[in-house]
Amino acid sequence: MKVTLLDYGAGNVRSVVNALKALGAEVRPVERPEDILSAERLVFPGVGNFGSIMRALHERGFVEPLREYLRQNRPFLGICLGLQVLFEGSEEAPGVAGLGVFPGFVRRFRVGLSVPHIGWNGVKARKPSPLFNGLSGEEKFYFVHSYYVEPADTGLVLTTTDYGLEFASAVQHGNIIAVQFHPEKSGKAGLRFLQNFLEGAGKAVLPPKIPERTRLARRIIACLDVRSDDEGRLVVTKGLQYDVREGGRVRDMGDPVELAHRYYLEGADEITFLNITGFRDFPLKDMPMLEVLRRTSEKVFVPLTIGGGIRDFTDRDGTHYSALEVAGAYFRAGADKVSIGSDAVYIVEEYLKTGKASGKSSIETISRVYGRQAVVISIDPKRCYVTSPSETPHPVIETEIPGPNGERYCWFQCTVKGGREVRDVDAVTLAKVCEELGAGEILLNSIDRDGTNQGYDLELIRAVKEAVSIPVIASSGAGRVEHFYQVFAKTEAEAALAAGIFHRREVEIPEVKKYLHEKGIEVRPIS
Ligand code: 1PR
Repeated sequence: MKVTLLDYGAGNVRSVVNALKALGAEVRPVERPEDILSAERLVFPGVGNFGSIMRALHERGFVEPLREYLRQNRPFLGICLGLQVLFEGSEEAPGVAGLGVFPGFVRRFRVGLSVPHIGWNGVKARKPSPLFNGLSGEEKFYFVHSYYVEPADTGLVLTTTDYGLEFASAVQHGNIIAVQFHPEKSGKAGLRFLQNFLEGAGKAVLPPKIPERTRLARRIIACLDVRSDDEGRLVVTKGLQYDVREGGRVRDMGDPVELAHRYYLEGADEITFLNITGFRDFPLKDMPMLEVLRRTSEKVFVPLTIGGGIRDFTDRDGTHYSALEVAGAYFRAGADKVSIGSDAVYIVEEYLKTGKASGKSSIETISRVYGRQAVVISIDPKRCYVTSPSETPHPVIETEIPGPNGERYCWFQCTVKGGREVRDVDAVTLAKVCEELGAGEILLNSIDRDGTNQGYDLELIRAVKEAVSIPVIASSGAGRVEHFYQVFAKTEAEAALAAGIFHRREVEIPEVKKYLHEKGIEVRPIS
């Protein structure tokens, strides 16, 4: 099976290539405009934003051949922005014309829910199609977008999804199929959908079950803190309040690629790798993390995030690498999102000092090119207790967990360099400013709770969640299935991340999902 991939050079097409290859397809990129019209099947995974994608298509002379290919109704699969650009225009890029293959417009979500819409949501079939072969209708697919299409012709709509409103999550017109979700990142269900596209015309069916309403699942994320052990091998490690040594040696919890694969098979909704020494060792120098990502993305078909060392860097020879270049290398190796830790603190400090955005920070540059959904901010806060709110200019909460001297108030102090250095910035302000600068998600750790098995710091999570409208991933402290339930029942966090309990097999992901499901929390079924 031959597939031509329309890669206009902006981003991560690796996951799409890997998924297609895993299904036995031979994938060739479009190099010249002529390659489009000679394609047997064309896949267009859009990355970035509506304006940049249309500009890139024009610059490369792809617009006319693409329109012609679509006019001829030849096999086409558009993914995410590859769906949106088929329409006339988008609120994301006022004045920029889309391909206009279908009448309709792309709108931004204004639904009072977190935007981007990130995570696993269901789809409701609206007409029979061979694309539903082998699917039950109850599967969830991975979405990550702030805009949705509003087709003028409702006959195009293949599936809809609910997120504050019911939007078209896939369209089909003859051989032209385009989806808002990412089949390449949607586990087994997504691979099945892709396989149905590759197999082409078959019997048009409706899935046996069509949900009345789809629901976004709360995500369970497995986190792998990675660093070199004492022999120089890259291993997954795990700290207690960020101390990863035991008896003087780095704790070795296993091989990063193998563990990531295990968690994928067990039903993790995402995998996060944190290169925990990235703040001191420049990650692009000896690139072992890139290799870990490459190998993982060949067999793990859920979103991958990589953090550690995402910042500008000048090496000893004076060669300058921008954070955007570092992130680009990670995206090309298979990452879907990058997570920025220490650099986010320095950026916010600068912003608070000058009162304005520089436009050049890692957060701004990466989100401009790859979209805000690709930028996660990892916060490593510590509780800082005070006896009265007037003792500090930082936003203070009244806490149910008194301090060592009975203090009833605290604020959440940011740290850098893996918790080694505290800074005069609080987590709530940091999250707010980062959202303003273009971050798409917050990964909220807690040094107090990390590795303790005592449960998440619910007060911290509530304080940050109330301050932002982007999704928040709760992290640090999970020790029992009940802790996952608590974090979802008592806070609005969209996802819960855990490390130690999964590595030590104290609790496994299927147990967590089963428990949450029984308690009425929406989760992605393990397929
Ligand atoms: O500052 O941009 O280079 O990023 C460094 C990244 O590495 C940050 O995301 C920071 O959180 C992480 N990091 C640095 N040092 C450590 C350490 O442990 N010594 N790990 C570290 C952070 C926290 C979570 C952990 C959860 C859940 N680890 O990743 O997985 O706390 O653990 P649990 O479920 O076992 O409680 P930069």
